[in-house]
Amino acid sequence: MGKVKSFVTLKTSVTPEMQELINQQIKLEAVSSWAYLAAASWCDKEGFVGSAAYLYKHAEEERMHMMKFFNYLNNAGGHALAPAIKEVKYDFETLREVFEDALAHEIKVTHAINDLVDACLKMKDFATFQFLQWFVQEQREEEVISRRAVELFDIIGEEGQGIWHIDKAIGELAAQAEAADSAEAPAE
Ligand code: OFO
Repeated sequence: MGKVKSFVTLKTSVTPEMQELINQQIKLEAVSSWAYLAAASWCDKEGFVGSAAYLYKHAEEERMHMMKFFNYLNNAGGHALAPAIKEVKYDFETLREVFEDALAHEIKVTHAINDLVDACLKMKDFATFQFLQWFVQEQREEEVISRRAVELFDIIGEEGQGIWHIDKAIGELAAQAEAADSAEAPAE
């Protein structure tokens, strides 16, 4: 049984180097999910219900991203590794800080996806290149929504009831993100 398994495992279409890179991306998506979950919980405790709803939903979405990489790697004969997550921030000074951190994180993830695409081309791994196209588009959309959330702080202003309106508007961004997601064709 063990031998049959090793033989099947040998028939992988991803190289060990690509497997390592995909496992790094799996970890980054898992960190994203945990970071959004931690931020959602902080918002919940502070009474920012719109922001908490947006961030809880986003945490689920990041887990879905992680699972796309997981399934892709295992279906290609590789070995996806469940990552250990330590790098999560649980406390914030302000609501604005939550969303500035989220935008900075999304930009970091976009760079990581771009590096992965670049590695695919260098290794002539066209199957992984094609698989990644969904993520290229997804990152573009995630950056737009994250940037919009940060912009709301300047547009509405944080004084008086401003923060209440900002929280409400961020809650509405969740519906916008959902509409964008359901307009996309699923990629596996
Ligand atoms: Fe996985 O897209 Fe955000 O981080």
